[in-house]
This record gives sequence, C-alpha cells and structure tokens, in this order.
Amino acid sequence: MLYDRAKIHVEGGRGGGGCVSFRREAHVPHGGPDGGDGGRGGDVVVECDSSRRDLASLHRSRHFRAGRGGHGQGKQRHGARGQDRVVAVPPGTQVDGLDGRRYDFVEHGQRAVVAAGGAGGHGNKRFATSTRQAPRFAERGLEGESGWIELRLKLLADAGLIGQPNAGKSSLLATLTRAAPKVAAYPFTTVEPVLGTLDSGDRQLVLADIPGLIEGAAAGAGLGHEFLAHAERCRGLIHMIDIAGEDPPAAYQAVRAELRAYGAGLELLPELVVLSKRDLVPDEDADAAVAEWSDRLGGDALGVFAISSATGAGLDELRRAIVEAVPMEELVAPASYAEAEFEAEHITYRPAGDQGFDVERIGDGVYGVSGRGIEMLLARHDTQNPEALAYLEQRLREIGVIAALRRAGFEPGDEVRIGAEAFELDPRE
Ligand SMILES: Nc1nc2c(ncn2[C@@H]2O[C@H](COP(=O)(O)OP(=O)(O)OP(=O)(O)O)[C@@H](O)[C@H]2O)c(=O)[nH]1
Ligand SMILES: [Mg+2]
Repeated sequence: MLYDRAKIHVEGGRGGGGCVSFRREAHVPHGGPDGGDGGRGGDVVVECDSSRRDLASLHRSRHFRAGRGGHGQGKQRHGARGQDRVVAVPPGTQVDGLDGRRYDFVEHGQRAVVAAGGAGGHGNKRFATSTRQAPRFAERGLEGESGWIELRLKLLADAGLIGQPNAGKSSLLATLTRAAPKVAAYPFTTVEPVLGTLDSGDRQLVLADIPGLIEGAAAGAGLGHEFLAHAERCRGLIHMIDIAGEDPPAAYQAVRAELRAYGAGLELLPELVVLSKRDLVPDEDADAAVAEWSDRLGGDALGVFAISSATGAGLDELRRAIVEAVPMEELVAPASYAEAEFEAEHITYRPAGDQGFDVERIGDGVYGVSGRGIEMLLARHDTQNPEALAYLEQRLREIGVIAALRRAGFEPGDEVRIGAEAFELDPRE
C-alpha cells in the first residue's frame, strides 16, 4: 500500500527561562545581577530524503516535538538551544505549513522549518537599570509554534499512463519496464499508482501507472480521481484506449473530460495516444484506426500508436516515441506547478509586528486586555513575583495600556485579565 497522505502534529520547543542570579565574590557585599538568558527552543524541520518512498512512517508516529531550550544560569551563562526534530519525507512531498505556506520537496536535502521553537527568556542581568540595580526577576521562555500539518506525496514520474479500467495500462508498464503490476481481466485491478523505469540506453524515464478513470470520476465514480495528483508532476501523458473496446472515441472523451474536471491543468500536458490490444483486431483495422485517430486529433496529440502488450507489436516504435515526446529539460507543466514552487527559506517567527491591543470592561472591577504583543509580554513574566509585576506595570504604561484602562474606567486595585493571567494592578504614578 502506498501511503500518499499524512497528518502530523508538530511542536517547536519551548524557550528556556532566563535566570535570576547575583554575583557572589569574596569581599563584595552586593554583587550585581548575572543571570543568563534561556536558550531558544528547537525547530521541527521537514527534510527531503531520497531514500524514503512514501509517508508510511508518519502514520506510525504522528507527533513531532522539538527539544526545549536550556535555562539560563548564573555567571551570565546562557541556556543551550533546543534540539531540532527532523521529519524525513520522500521527494515529491508537498506540505501545507501552519502559516498556510506550501512547500514542495523535490530534491534530497531540501529543508523547511514547519514549527519554530520559542524564544528564550532574558536573564535578570538584562533588567538592571540605574534605578533597579538588583532585579529579582527574569523572563520565561515562550512556547514554540505548534499545530497539525498535512503532507501529500505526489509521485515524481516523467510520464503517466492514463485511461479507462482494463485498457491495458498495467500490461504496458510490465512490458516496457521491470515493474510487475497486477494485471487482470476485470476493471480497477490497479488501485494505487505503480512506478516503473523505462531504460532507453542513454536515458531513464519513470512511468507511473495510474488507476483507471471512468466518467464521473471527479464526482467519486469508480475509484474517484484523487490519484491524479500523482500525474500532476508528469511531463507527458500516455493515454491508452482499448482498440477492441465498445466505443473507443467515447472512452477517450470520457477520460479527457475527467482530466479537465480534475482542475490542475493535466489536460494541457502533451499526450501520446495508444490504441491497445491490437492483436484482437485484424492488422488492417489497427492501421486504419491509427490513421483515423491521427486525423481526428490532429495537433491535440503528439502521436497515435497501435500496440499489443501480448505480442509485442508496435512496442519498439512506442518506446522511441515516449523517449522523444517527454522533454528532458523543458517543462510543459500544468498551471498549478508554478504556484507550488519550493521555498526553503527559514521562516522566522515574528511576534506580531503590530503593537495593537484592545481594552474591554468585562464586569465590575474586571478589565480584559487582548492583543498578541501584550499577551506575549504577559506569557514571559510571573505575575506572582512583585518585582516582575512592577516591571510589567512599567511596560504596560509605556505601551499605553494603563492609559487605555483608565479611559475605560479602571481604578487602582481592579483586576486585569490578559490571556490566561488574572492579576491586580495598582498603578500609582
Ligand atoms: N489480448 C490482449 N489482452 C491484453 C493486452 N493488454 C492487456 N490485456 C488484457 O486486458 C486486461 C486488462 O489489462 P490491465 O493491464 O490490467 O489493464 P489496466 O488498464 O491496467 O486496468 P485497471 O488496472 O483495471 O485500470 C487483462 O486481462 C490483460 O491480460 C493486449 O495487448 N492484448
Ligand atoms: Mg492496471
């Protein structure tokens, strides 16, 4: 079974706490503050690993948590940075990040941070000023980013074999490559894509055998059309039609309609049309069909071939045409490819550029303050520590929160709620 989807929980490490410490030296009665900063939490990093084949391992363990940052220590020693946690994925994996960004992993070694670790807290040394020479508080580290992210594997094949069930796609893959897909005389034998490598001397091409499509696949008929995702990165399609089937032109049109309905631009890919099972009709009929189809399709197809996987007729010619038709460098890609370009840059976590906040009267003597910057400030401090609280009051005053509270009717001694914290403020100027 091919695991081509996964949902995992990622959690950046918490930043280490800053340290409260004072220098102790012989003969120096009051040493200054020397608490070091906490280390940054580790990141959860997705990394492309070409030795991986699918996303199966992400079904076995779905939680990825990076290491915590070390706490700061006395003598200005800073805490260590938390350990990163790596999630290995095969080439062809697409990841939708927590921030809505999309990452496309194509080459071995590509990396992207999907959950950044939290910042470490400052030690008390950083809070020393001329009027506060011995701060007895330090900042806490912040939590890392966290949440569920979705991963999707889209196979990296050069050309995709498409067509209705029973058209002979798997039989062709088995004759052109060393792959051994299941072949049987009933529809929907192939239930997940199978890859095979076509060797043409100087070049290797990867072919993907895609499960059969029927009319209404976009609406869920048959196996649906989800697995067309694996054709999204193909550079060409090999469209197979059973020459001995009931209504070959209708079969062709039904599949074309499903390609369009899929919506990723697959209908724009260059296409080779292959009439299969030519051993089931007289040779003249097969040749006449090729001429007729070539006329009808004109420039819409790169070429029309009649082959038999059973007898091998027409296979050499088809093999050459596939190698020629699938461009080596030049990409004729569906529209969606461009949007999915790889962005490997490190996403840095910026604690909300906006210093905006809202003040609201919640009840009698109780006020709420909301705003990302303010909530982060609170998360960093222990409101049970009187000195930290005094520092917070000072910061809240500087930012304008105290003035806004006053305007809303706040009086000294009233309760303030910010995030999960509730505390009393008695700001006397
Ligand atoms: N006579 C003849 N039979 C063929 C040929 N190619 C395939 N078949 C038969 O057609 C049936 C379907 O072949 P598959 O290769 O499984 O077809 P498929 O397109 O992969 O079908 P699904 O996986 O169901 O979508 C099998 O019974 C094959 O033996 C051919 O060239 N000649
Ligand atoms: Mg098949």
